[in-house]
Amino acid sequence: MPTALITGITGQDGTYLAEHLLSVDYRVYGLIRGQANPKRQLVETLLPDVRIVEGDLLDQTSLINAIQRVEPDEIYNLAAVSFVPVSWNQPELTGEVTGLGVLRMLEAIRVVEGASTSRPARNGRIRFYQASSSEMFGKVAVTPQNEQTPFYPRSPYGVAKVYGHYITVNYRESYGIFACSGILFNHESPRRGPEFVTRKISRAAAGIKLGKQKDLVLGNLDARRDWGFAGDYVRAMHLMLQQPLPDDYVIGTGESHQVREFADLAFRHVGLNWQDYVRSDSQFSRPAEVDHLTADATKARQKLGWQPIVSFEELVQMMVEADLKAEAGQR
Ligand code: NAP
Ligand code: G4F
Repeated sequence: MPTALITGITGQDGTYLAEHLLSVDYRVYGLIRGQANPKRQLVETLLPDVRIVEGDLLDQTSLINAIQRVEPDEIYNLAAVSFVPVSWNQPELTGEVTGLGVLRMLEAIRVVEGASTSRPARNGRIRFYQASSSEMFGKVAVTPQNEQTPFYPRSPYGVAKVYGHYITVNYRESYGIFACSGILFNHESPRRGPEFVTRKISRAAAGIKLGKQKDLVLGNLDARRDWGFAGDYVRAMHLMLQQPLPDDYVIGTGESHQVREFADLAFRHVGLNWQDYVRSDSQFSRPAEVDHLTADATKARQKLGWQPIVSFEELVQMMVEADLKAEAGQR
């Protein structure tokens, strides 16, 4: 039975990936930080078969200890400061966790596998997945974006992810570590954090429909994103680590939509006109925006045989339906 270690187990992708790996008979460990992390109970309830190991991407020793204890075949590094606006307020922390945290994870693998510049980990057992991001493309000059598209990050988060991507490539090339970088475009679900725009909209559509919320204030309604379903994207992460050779892959649907289109569909699903409830305010604008992202996932389709199953319309409906149920039960 293969063993996987997932960092970021308390996040959206961590829970979907754990479910997927358990469904294909993995032993799954999730790395949790802090001595009293409030989300630990959430993981224990939702995923009782996941074993918890303590560690923090800010602490090199804790990562080495975690790997020595778990002896994983595969490591999925999903942990990060992942909300882009936070990265302007806490740029140093973002650099430490989202950027240098990747280096610490790779160093932990290198140390445990005993690799050095004179002794590469050619027969290294541990396979490593890094959660890279379409935010690295940023101010794009070419649409759609693929593995060859140049990076032009627009936030401290995007800059940190570019470091994480290149250090992953570098450890693969320097030490022979089986390390892959998955460049994933936005993916959402009912488990998406409420600070991200899609979940903010789906919760508001449900809350307004049920008379529990009056209106919704957003930022830039014109921004375009390539939104897919998180459950589809974790399958791609797993597939990357099953290939004969490590490589980097863009993952996305190839379709992009404006924020206003997401709002339109979500409100229509509950029989409302979004324009009666949504307004835009500069408090949610960003110092530097990423205007438009669209994936060209041809390589993943051809080499991994991966493609998304859930459509944009189905995703919006799934999120609003889940929030209708949740809102009806509380608030
Ligand atoms: P998320 O829900 O925000 O989860 C982030 C996870 O990182 C949480 O489990 C959090 O744990 C953990 N974390 C933060 N700081 C940590 C630290 N110092 N040590 C250990 N763990 C730490 O993110 P997500 O949406 O699942 O995304 C997963 C990964 O994919 C992230 O790296 C993100 O940047 C990247 N990504 C996401 C998307 C997307 O659209 N979702 C697209 C491209 C790339 P706590 O609960 O303790 O805070
Ligand atoms: O939902 P968002 O906050 O996601 P963003 O910035 O694209 O980042 C997400 O996807 C990345 C992949 O490209 C991940 F790497 C990253 O970790 C994260 O998961 O914002 C999407 C768009 C932006 O253009 C933003 O300006 O929506 C626009 N927007 C408009 N009004 C808003 C709002 N975003 C948020 N969060 N809140 C608003 O009120």
